[in-house]
Amino acid sequence: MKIAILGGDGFCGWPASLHLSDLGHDVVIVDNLSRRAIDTELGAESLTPIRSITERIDAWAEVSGRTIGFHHIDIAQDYDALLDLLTYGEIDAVVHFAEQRAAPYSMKNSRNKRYTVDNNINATHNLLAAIVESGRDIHVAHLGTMGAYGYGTAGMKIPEGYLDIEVPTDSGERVGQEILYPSNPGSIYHMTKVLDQHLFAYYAKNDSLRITDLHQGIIWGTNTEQTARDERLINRFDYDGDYGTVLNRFLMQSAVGYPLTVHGTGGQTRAFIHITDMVRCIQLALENPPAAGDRVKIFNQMTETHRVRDLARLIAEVSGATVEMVPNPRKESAENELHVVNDAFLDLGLEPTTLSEGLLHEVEDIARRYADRADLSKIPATSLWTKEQAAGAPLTVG
Ligand code: NAD
Ligand code: USQ
Repeated sequence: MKIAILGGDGFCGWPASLHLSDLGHDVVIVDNLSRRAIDTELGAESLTPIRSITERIDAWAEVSGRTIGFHHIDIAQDYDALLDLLTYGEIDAVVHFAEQRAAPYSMKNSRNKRYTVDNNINATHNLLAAIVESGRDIHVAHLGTMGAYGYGTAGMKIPEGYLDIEVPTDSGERVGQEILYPSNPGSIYHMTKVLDQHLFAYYAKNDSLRITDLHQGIIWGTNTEQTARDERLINRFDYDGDYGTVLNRFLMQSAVGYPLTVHGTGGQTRAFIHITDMVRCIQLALENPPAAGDRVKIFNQMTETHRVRDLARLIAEVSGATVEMVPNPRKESAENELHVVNDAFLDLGLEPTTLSEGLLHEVEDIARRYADRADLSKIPATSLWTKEQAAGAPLTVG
């Protein structure tokens, strides 16, 4: 297959590109390098020393003998370049990772809210409109989020995207309907993924586009079999208060001797998936596309759930780290239960890589190796979910 990886320079996109290339697919990366620009804006770098996109691609060619193409395109802004690629590039499938993905970054101020909405919604809509205009039959696999469902307690296992309901008709009968599971996003970022869902439903219905939406949980880990082959292929490792996600942050904090920053009571339960399973899920999704005319295929791309304070406790136990309960900068329930259906990937043969002491140590070891690159002042989460912050108040927690 010829596969375009939109956002292929990012944390998920880079290892997914290498995995698919390694399987023999013809991979082309499309990225505007905005994530690297945001690093500069925030003064926060990946803990691991990631190479430039051209160095990465050259190193992969040297190590594997395989070529990966690169197009520097802003897919939210440069529609014509995207259309050109899709029309003449002989692309069979697109994996769409190219969005601003940090909830705290999206909540920092109105500029970031507007950027996140403009970037993510235009990126997704440009892609869908361009596929229709290209006249080609291109399967889209998009990275959505478990956060589209929200983090209340559902009282049921969250299904894979759709919910069967019964509604009373005007004549008093009850009829069955299938609806998208009610959304309840917890940040502007998560809201853009909810809006994406409706764009997908429309284009699948109106234009018979073949679309898979992967409702992904929090990724943890850093390297995959391919990125570990050469230091020049190393994946990014975000640990700062905006882009660092909880489990990788805790492992990095433990490695550098910083108390684990549990927000509030740590009662939030979230869905997780290891990075090596993420790349395998992308492969499985591409190998099992929906047919033209089908509804959007939605998979819950997660393998386990954990409560934040339990993760902190576990890491403290295995590594001797200390835990600090800090005021929660976010607006989220103090406690939630989370039970999720993930049968679609299991049925396709996914064998989950779940949390184990060995894997926790592996990530911590990587963090320890690059500990001298860490800027501890970037660890606290300073983006607040308040109106005052949006109105320009200084960014302080507590
Ligand atoms: P990332 O920020 O590391 O990578 C995103 C990439 O997309 C970056 O390289 C960025 O430069 C590029 N990009 C952004 N806007 C673009 C545009 N307009 N044009 C071209 N390129 C653009 O993020 P990630 O962690 O790799 O996440 C990838 C996707 O997976 C996101 O859509 C995210 O919502 C989703 N996801 C991530 C996680 C996670 O834990 N990291 C969990 C669930 C879902
Ligand atoms: N948290 C802490 N301490 C920290 C960091 C986070 O207690 O130091 C808590 C947060 O308050 C939250 C939970 O951990 O309750 C998860 O936060 P996170 O930053 O790890 O994850 P989130 O903001 O939800 O976003 C990440 C990715 C996003 C993806 C999402 C999947 O950045 O792109 O969509 O995970 S999910 O969470 O399943 O919606």
